[in-house]
Amino acid sequence: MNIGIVCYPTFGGSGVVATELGKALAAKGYHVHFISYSQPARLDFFNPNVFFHEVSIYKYPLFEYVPYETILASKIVDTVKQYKLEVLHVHYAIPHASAALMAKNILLEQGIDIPIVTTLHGTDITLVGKDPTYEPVVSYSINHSDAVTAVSESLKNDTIKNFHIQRPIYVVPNFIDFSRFTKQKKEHFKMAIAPNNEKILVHTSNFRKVKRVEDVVKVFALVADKIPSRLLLIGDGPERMNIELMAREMGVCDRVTFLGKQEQIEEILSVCDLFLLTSETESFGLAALEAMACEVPVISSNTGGIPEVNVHGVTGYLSNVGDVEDMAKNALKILTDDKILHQFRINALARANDFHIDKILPLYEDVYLSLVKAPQKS
Ligand code: GMT
Repeated sequence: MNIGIVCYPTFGGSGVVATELGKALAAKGYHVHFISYSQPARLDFFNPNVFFHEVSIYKYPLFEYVPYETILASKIVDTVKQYKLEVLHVHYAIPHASAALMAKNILLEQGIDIPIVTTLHGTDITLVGKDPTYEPVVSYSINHSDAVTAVSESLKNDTIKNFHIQRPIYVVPNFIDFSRFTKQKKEHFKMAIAPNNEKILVHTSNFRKVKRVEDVVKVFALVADKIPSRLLLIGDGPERMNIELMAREMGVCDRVTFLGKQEQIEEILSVCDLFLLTSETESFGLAALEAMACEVPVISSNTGGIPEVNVHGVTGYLSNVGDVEDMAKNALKILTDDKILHQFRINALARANDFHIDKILPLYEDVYLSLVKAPQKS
């Protein structure tokens, strides 16, 4: 089967899910065609079943704004026809689903009916989508897709609550590829980061306001007050500078390391003791799942889809958004007793296994197969 995947080429979130999904489908023999404005971050290898089609954005001097959605729709039409795509999987309602629907209508006039699968990831629904400016297009895109999936029950419920939805939404959770995300022996990393056997706390994100990284630093300061510890902050984004200033003001910056964007995040997670995810909203929390796969328990807020991943008292603990005292108290429960930490590590790995790619990939395949008339492996 020839599958088109439309996604953002970014390091985190939906871009990673789309890329890892495409890689796994390609490994099973499907021909996977990525359509994006630049090469997705994790698509840096050769596989004869993987193709990349760049949406080239040329800024015509007449237009103040580049009409990206129009360019994307044209690219989709061309790619579907040229490579005989049989299904198009778009990640994000806007602009990907709306552009795909425009392409679908153009292709219909040419006698080609390409099914569109739209996956909702969160920001399109919980933040962007709630802006009334976008509501009609988001509702239309969901209602006219041939199948819609959401990455958590929570996101599905939010979508139904906030939009005028007239079609079923299937929950297909995010997944883990254990061939990559697994605890590795990286003792030299540990020695470099925590030479005196300090506990290592970690947070990864794109440092947007919604992540509340300031709470990560506050939790860390409370923990560091009680036990020798270090904080690793991975990723980059708009709040990074404020967070650095805050760490200085709180007198913990000597124990906080900003690592920026990292490709081999699993190597760093392998030496960590606790993952912090303090978000205001989070439709799933893939970053927490990746940590759990590397045997790192999670202290998180109890918002959105996080409770569907992190199990309170088993794989970590959940607290109300902003309750940094409770988060620090829970962190210390795990970090001050090695037996407890060990048990939480085992539990985190076991829970992550529920999201094994081998369990989740068939759910997407079923969605495709239900839409494609005479599926052929090619
Ligand atoms: O979290 C982000 O800022 C990135 C964002 C995105 O849209 O790519 O991530 C969203 O999708 C991920 C993959 O499905 C989820 O794991 C994240 O929870 C979700 N982010 C939010 O809901 C804030």
